[in-house]
Amino acid sequence: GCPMGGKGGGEVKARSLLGRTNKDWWPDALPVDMLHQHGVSPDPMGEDFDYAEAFNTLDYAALKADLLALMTDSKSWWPADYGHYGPFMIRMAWHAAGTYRVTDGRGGSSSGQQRFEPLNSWPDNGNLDKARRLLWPIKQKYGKHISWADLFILAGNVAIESMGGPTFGFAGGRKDVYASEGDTFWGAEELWVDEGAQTRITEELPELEGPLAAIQMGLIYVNPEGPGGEPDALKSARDMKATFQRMAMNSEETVALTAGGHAFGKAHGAKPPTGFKNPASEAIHQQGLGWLTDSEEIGQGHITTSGIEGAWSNNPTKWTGDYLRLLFKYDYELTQSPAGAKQWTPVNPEPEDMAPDARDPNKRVPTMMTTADMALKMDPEFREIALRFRDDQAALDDAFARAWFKLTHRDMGPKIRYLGPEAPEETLIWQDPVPEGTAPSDAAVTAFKGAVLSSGLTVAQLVKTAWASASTYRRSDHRGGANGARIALAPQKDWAVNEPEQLQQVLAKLNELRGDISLADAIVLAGSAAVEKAARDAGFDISVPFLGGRGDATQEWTDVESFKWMEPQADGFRNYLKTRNPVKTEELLLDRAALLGLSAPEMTVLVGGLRVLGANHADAPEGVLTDRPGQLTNDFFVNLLDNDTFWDLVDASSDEKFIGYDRGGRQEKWRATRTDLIFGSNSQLRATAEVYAENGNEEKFVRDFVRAWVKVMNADRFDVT
Ligand code: HEB
Repeated sequence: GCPMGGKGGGEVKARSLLGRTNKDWWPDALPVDMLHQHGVSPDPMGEDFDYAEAFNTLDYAALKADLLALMTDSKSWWPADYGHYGPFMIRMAWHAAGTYRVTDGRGGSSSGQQRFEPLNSWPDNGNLDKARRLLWPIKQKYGKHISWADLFILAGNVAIESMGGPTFGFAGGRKDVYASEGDTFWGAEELWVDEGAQTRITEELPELEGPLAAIQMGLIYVNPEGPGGEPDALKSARDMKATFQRMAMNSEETVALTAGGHAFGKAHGAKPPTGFKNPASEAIHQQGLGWLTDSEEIGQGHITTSGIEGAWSNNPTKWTGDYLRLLFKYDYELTQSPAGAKQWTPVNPEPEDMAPDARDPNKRVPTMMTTADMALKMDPEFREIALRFRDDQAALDDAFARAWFKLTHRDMGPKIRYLGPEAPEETLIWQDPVPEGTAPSDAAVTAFKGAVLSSGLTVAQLVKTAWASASTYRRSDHRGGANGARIALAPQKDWAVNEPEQLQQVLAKLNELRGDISLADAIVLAGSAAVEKAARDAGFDISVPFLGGRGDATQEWTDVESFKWMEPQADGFRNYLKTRNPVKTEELLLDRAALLGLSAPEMTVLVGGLRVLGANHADAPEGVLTDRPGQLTNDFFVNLLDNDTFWDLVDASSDEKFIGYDRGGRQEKWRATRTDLIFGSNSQLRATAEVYAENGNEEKFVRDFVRAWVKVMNADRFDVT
């Protein structure tokens, strides 16, 4: 399936890169971002702030003790169900992490986005505003030593531990950002789930759209009442599998997480939801809180969040196997909550299998299951796993603890980024482990560069290979990059974008020449040698800084399943487009540049340079706007902006490819794609391209190219930067 498009055979519906954004949802919001133009940062901590250093001087034990005390310190403005905030905190942490998707690595807990629109106001995050406020005194007390993003997850861990549940560890290192991240596509629908947003999986269209990992707009994963509110457990299982898979969770992990999570707490649907406004839409004096309920009602536990009412287990503040025990012990009948939601109630429960009332421990009330919970019982695959866990508590403990750790740490990238005393020692395959490397000596570097340049491999081949290796990096979840040389392993070595046959030849040659240098270093070094040669041939003597020390990963420690999602469906830097997309091809370039952490000038200079170096996929002619390919010149920009050229479609059947003609006649001069022409068409990119086409900036072009190139080559060097 195609992660950007992928409407399973259906018609490709055009959409914009970002779909519906905050500006569409809340047109009247204060445009604070206008203060952050021209490179001004919204981060009040300033550039010099080193979060890792601050975290490392945190009194971790004291913080955990304070969190533990918070769990049972019930506040009258939002009393704890059963006198324990643990379940509430787990839901908050799960929803913070659960937005992660393996498709583009975006979402997830690592920058504390639950504080900002749209996530703070998503219907599925109902009432979690209160959970975050409960944490504020602790955040305030520990200040810069703990980020919100870390605190959300740590609170979830402490909550689990406080109720006797198993955890696998906690790592800090999630640095807060101070504004909503504007680069995430959350969907194009104009309605939220509670307003009847369309479901994203149907019989005709079995695949989730694009990078999305939720079934309806405003949900973290699936609709608890079943697809589109239809109480069909089997269809709910289908949706659960699709969405959890997008988070790199298999069925066993999905069952463990759901059965483990719903061991705790309750759902809230005491009365029909009337007049709710989300936090971002509320009146100014509500101070960022939404979904408001009368305080007397709150005191009595008359709260509506999801609309479903009741606890799953008879022991909702203890880690037990009761969730699965009850799920299989009883028949469940379809009922309605007081709020009108569809849910499932056990038939004739024994008194000891009833749940305590959230406010009155002496009162017993029926337990319930959502349609999504019923999926664990009704779907044959889920059922088998669930029964195994019911009969083997130790297996559930282990699976839950590991899946929870993965859920909450998945987007932190390699283990080397983990901080704190509870970071687990064990290496896990989803961390994409790379053995430590050794930087080659200066003499070895010089010798290898010489050998590569006289090996018969071309500048284009070397540049392409280095680019293919390094440009898999995405800063969304810190995966990919040149370290590890996974370009030589499945699945990357077989990706169409990498021209597998040619790649094999280049890698074989590099292996032959590299001696003790790791393959990962050799690939980067060979690319850099090629860039230096291309600059020299254009008359610029420049050396490309090289940071050695990369290691080589093994196939055994490469999670092929989860790397599959990282295959580029387009790479504008190599003028590559696998299939026509619902998003315009130039938007895909922008998306990739964003994942690489590039600025517009960096993206511009790289595209212009890579074109003349011959990095195009399959040596396509498009965008090679030069008469001297292989030399690092600014010809791409000079020729693109030449007033004597006019551009036209190659033919009317597609607006992907173009011919550049002499103004005077129909004499063909150049070929180009949308990805090339956007640098003349878009005013902002044109302004940037002009800089690189100007007389006197030829050397600036070369220097800027080298700087951006090195940035991409080193993007994943957490071991040194
Ligand atoms: Fe859950 C809650 C659904 C998964 C954990 N959840 C809940 C609710 C619902 C749900 C509807 C209720 C809300 C209110 O308040 O109202 N989930 C769901 C679904 C899914 C899930 C559909 C998919 C299948 N969870 C989950 C997970 C976890 C969880 C995975 C973890 C791990 N939850 C949870 C908790 C809770 C909930 C803890 C409780 C909260 C309180 O208590 O507050």
